[in-house]
Amino acid sequence: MNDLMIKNIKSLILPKKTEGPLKGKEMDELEIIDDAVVVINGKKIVYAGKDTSDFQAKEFIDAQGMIVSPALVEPHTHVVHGGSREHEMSLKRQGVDYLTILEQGGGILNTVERTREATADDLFNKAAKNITRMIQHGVLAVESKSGYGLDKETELKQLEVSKRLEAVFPIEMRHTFLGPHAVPKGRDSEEFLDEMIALLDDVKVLADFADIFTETGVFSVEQSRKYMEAAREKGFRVKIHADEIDPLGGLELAIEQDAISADHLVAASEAGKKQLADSNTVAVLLPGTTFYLGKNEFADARGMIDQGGAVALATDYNPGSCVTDNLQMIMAIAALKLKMTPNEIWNAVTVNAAQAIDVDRGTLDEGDDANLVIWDAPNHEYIPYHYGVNHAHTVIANGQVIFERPGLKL
Ligand code: IZC
Ligand code: ZN
Repeated sequence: MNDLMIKNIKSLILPKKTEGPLKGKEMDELEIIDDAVVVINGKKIVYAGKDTSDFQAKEFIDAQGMIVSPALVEPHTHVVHGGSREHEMSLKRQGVDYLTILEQGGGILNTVERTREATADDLFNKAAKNITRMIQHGVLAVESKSGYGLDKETELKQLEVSKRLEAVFPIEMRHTFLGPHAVPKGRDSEEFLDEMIALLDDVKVLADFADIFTETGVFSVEQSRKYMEAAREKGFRVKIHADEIDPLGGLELAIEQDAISADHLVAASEAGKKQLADSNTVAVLLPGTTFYLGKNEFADARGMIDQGGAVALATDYNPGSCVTDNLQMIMAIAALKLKMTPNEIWNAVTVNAAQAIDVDRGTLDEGDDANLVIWDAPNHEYIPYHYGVNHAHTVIANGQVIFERPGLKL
């Protein structure tokens, strides 16, 4: 006898399991089955498909005509950090931009100070609130970066906190070393980069990926190549914050270095976007950041997908350039500003996001771990449409209900 059956599902969203990410036109393909059930035994999916009345279970959840999808995957966050930067909003209002704030010793460097002075417990308790909200919004796999230490002790502290989050919450995580996230005030950037390269050995047991912020006033393409080559030699797969603000050629570098993902890409070149199709690199787009920084030009998702590339979406949750835990909000911005179709958006927050961080998530095939969400929405187009609110009704992790939307006490 199976443990649990979710019945009365109006539509079941079933992204396709593939070897690599979905690319180009494949991104617009999404199986949707009406009048469906999901059958779970222990922590595994036994069946997800048309209601055939063939299955029995000890317990039932009545989805009441709502829709069900795999739990979402969040492939880019800076969730472990100290402090917050709400004071930067008034600077931004006065026209001081993101890179100028950083150049003046604020921005990332402000968060570095707060993160250095925080205890591991402080960092854990703070990040636990964000992770809780992410789960409540339907996310059960999260990538988490270091990069607010810029020294051995604090980078290790951040990565250890990230590991602790994964041990406590019923989510799968990937942990990324982002030592070269900014150059500390008064330091020579080349010398500092060498110090971060030397740290790669120390973080190897904790980190799955090595990442770098390639941007004007941070690290150049040449420096980033040096870092990525060193990281790959030590067995890391690499990621890159590329072409977020200035068009430096970070996307081309990502492809050259066989990066698992190239993230941001707002200012990516036409040549780089074209090369994506023939690469193993997933473009992780972060349109919440463009929105939050008040820019009008968004990443050219259409150009990337129409030329055959693979795209994923993430919040980029961080205390400076995108302060949200709500990936559904990003789905809405992707629909409105990136001109992505609903099918492309669902694939971008499930299977392609999973590929961008190398987790086996985003599908509900027989034998998969039962990580799924019942959404209070009439169809899959509705979630990007009704924006800024939480549509997750029930979140199931490894076959267990871990969140049910609270009602009002009237
Ligand atoms: O704290 O500002 N872009 N790194 C690169 C960030 C944003 C995080 C931050
Ligand atoms: Zn980032």
